[in-house]
Amino acid sequence: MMNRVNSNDLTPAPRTSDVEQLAVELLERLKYRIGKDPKVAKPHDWLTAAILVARDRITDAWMDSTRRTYATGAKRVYYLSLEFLIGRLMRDAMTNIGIMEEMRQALASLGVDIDVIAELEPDAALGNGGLGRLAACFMESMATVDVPAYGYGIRYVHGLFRQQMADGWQVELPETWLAHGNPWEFERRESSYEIGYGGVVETINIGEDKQRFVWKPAERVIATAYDTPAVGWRAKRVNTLRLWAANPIDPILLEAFNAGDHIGALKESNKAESLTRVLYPADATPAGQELRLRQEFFFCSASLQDILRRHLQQYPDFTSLPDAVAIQLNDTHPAVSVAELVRLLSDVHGLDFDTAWDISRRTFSYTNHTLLPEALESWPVPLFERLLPRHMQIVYAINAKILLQARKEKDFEDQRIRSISLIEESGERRVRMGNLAFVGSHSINGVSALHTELMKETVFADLHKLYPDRINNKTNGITPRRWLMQCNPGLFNLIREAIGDAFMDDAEALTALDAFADDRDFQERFAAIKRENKNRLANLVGSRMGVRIDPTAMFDIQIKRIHEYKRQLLNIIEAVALYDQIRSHPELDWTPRVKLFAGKAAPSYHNAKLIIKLANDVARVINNDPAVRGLLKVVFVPNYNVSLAEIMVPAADLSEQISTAGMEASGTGNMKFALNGALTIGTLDGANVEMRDHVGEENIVIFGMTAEEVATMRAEGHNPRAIIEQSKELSQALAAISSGVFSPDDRTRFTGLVDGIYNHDWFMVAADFDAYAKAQREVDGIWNDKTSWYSKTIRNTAHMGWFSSDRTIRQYAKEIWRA
Ligand code: GPQ
Repeated sequence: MMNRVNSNDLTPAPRTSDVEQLAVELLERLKYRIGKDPKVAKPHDWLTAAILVARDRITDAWMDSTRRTYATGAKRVYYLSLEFLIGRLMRDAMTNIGIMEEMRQALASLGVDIDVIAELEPDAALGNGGLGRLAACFMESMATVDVPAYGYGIRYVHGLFRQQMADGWQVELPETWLAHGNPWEFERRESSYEIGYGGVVETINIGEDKQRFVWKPAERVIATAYDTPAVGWRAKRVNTLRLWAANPIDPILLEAFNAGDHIGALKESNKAESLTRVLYPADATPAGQELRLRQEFFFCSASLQDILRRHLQQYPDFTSLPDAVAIQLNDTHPAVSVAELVRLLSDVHGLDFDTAWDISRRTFSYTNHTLLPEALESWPVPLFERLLPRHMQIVYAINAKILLQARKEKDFEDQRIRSISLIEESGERRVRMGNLAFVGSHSINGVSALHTELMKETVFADLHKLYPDRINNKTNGITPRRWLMQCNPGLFNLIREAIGDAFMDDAEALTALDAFADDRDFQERFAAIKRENKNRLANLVGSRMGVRIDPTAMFDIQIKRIHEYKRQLLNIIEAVALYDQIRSHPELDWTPRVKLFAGKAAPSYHNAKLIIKLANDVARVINNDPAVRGLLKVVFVPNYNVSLAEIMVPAADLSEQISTAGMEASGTGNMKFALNGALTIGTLDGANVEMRDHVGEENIVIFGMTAEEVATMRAEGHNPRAIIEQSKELSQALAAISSGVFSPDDRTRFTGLVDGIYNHDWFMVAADFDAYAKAQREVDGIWNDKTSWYSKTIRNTAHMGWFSSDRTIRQYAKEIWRA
């Protein structure tokens, strides 16, 4: 039996003096920084005042952290990422500096409800999905485990688009997170750098066969820094997220303006500002446009100039760079950094090429986040050369070095040489950014054990043969502060009561919960909290969408970007098959379920958009069919973002992690759900494999083909038509979808989607269907034995501690950064 402790004994009541002091500070910020009298202040003004109070308190710890880094000479880590999917910051920052309760009371004393103003904070969506969210979790964990770190990225004016539904179709609307200003950031006008594009390279002979290269760019823009504090747990350390904005060199061309050309006078300005205007909304598929390469080079060049400037403040030269600095490349998006650092060190700072190359390689490390061949970035040589002529020369020089070395190895015949080359030679010649990042780094890591092994066998097989010590694994993690403490206070407090506070500083201490997994009393309280979280989600779905869902039904949730490999389609087809079954066998004891979906599709990804439409079409039919008697509901919740995830994750009973094995590098949503007490139904893909190892195979429902089986079946070719014909349920569901049962207004709308399954079934939807349906009935069985259900879900929470991003960051720090 657990000890029932009054929660007030654990959470000391805020000291009145703190609350009063905060109220004083709130009024002061409101008056002097916002210029408002409390009588006329709008909710937004209170939000800004609250953030400013928190920010000012953070600033002390921030400066202290910076001073400490200088004083100790600690190694600095730079995390270069084109995406940071931050979400809201207020609750996170206030929790981590430990003023959340006091602030709630201080605001209440002024007649303001903190939960109301918290809703007004925009959700900073400077990223697409898992890769960007990982970067945000890492920022928090690097501060938590006391690694001196800077995140570098782009301050997009428009983050990821807002998703609206129009008759079930996704419509993209611009996102404007900066509309009310951003009280978190500090503009740093003094930290500005020139970024060049185009132009020519001049060669100057400096005697003895030696040459210097001077790049004379044709275009130049200014990168200006904006800093946001990244607060670690208990504010032990505060690091910096530095985002770059583009500005013109001359804000206005006065000559043109005076001559009457008012639009032309602003041409430069518009062109510069368009650089950092929008985030590319494609997830794991390279955009390929010139603007994207310009964005990549822009933030890499600015960041590297900043890093080198900071280094020279503390050290006499750059020989110490690899010991003082570690630069992590978040996927290939910042890979042009490899050429830019070599250029800065050699052309600008006068080192010879080989030294520059050696320093550079010992400084960089690279994380790969996908094996999808179509996702590997490459740039047409003519474009690269036109935009970055000096970098093109450097890429060729690096390539010559690598290929000459490879030639000397045994077994490196033409085919292998072609595969490791930085230049793709078949068809249009292209610069391969994955290979550039690989050869330019001393460490290349995958993001789950399976993914890392597959990297060695597939995309990087030949480079791995040449450099067998470079590839290593760092399984992803999530920050337990945002993804348990803040998003699920009910569960958090229950855990504290049961096992004490140790897990707050060491998530692996959650294993102590195992002792409560079969405790009836604890199970009931665990269930009651889940129920509250489900009520909250049901209210949101009711008010936002006008759909009534029953919080006693199983909440079966799949939320993530819409991708064929993530197989939302498999889930929807199973819903259709279940719908058929419920109608055919009304006498059977069906388990009430609500299947919830949310996620955005890349605007240019036709099939992904069609899958959203299908989910909505299927939902409309099923939800309105009286024969279903409410036993099955399907809901597509619009505009998925971090804030919505914070409501949906704690409300899930069942977590859908059903990607085609071998295709999801890791997944991180899988970890968030399990931590919050959901059961996982999933394939042996990405980090699911390690989750199974941690929770035990009896506490997770695994189904379907393994990565190896998928690879074999693809190599040998399979006959999806035969598979479909053998499965009555599948063929009926596909026939219904294909013939327009769910799209009477356009009966052939989904024919193409279904034909893809019949004709090639690349994502193994047909091949895995029966196993998936069977696994779902197994889930029903567990659900109907509530003690078994809670025993398993509690054990999931208990064993997710290892998946804390603190553990991941400690491994990066020890094994890659040596920080
Ligand atoms: N991921 Cl390459 C993205 O979110 N965007 C990308 O462009 C690429 C990968 C994801 C990947 O699909 C997930 O499996 C990972 O968990 C996540 O990155 C973080 O590593």
